[in-house]
Amino acid sequence: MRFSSRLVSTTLVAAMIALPVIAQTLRPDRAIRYRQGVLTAMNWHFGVLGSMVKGDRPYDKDVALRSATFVDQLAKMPWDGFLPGTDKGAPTKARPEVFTNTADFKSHQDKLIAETPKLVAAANTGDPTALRTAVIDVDKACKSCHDDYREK
Ligand code: ASC
Repeated sequence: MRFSSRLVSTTLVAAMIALPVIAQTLRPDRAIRYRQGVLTAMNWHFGVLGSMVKGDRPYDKDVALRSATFVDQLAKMPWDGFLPGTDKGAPTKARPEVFTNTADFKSHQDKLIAETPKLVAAANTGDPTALRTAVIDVDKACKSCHDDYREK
């Protein structure tokens, strides 16, 4: 079988470019900072909803819907960063059980992901009381996982 030298060199160059990207992605410190970044963004937008529900800022349907949509999308994302071997590598409050009780940790993720669409639905109604109920339910999902899997 013959390969053109152009094809071989193109493939090699592509591999040389791609491999460092893959290696960086799998570095534990990057995985830790990735998941913390997503959780921080989620905290920001959940905080927008929380402050509206508490009356610390005026209720605004569009602002609520925007932050609820972000929370719903972000809720799917942190879990990619809880890779095996990322219990250390950068400062982290993830408890060791995250990496041993993986089925239970996953069930907490699934619970959150099941709750956050209700935030979007509630924000869409334009009813602050509906939003309040959904915020309380999502807050419970956050808290129950933190209680078991986040260092104090
Ligand atoms: C947040 C946030 C949490 C939850 C917490 C649940 O905004 O960062 O961890 O809500 O209140 O107990």
